[in-house]
Amino acid sequence: MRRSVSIAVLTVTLVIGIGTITIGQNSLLASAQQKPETTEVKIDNFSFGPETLTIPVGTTVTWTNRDDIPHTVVSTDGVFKSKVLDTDEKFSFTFSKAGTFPYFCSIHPKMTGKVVVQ
Ligand SMILES: [Cu+2]
Repeated sequence: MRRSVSIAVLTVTLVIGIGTITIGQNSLLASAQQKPETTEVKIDNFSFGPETLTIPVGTTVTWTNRDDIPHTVVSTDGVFKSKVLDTDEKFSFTFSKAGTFPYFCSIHPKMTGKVVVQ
């Protein structure tokens, strides 16, 4: 009798334990989904795509040069500035303030884009 009680206690403890682990994993998953997102802007054929990008505050934007000539990503207001990006090179910037951030390519100033942070 004593033995079956302790087995019952053990079983309950195990079930609670597994339940807690499962809940723990779920909340881990939820926090991973709430993490600031990374958004990509492609540079190709002398243009930024998308040309206007709207993101929430805290998002990291990564520009990737998919063109076969070098480009740069330079904020019009001096907020960020990449080095010269060769083919497949990347530049990232995290937008921690709301606002509109126009930018251009300093090698080809007609190439423009903007990031709208909300
Ligand atoms: Cu360029």
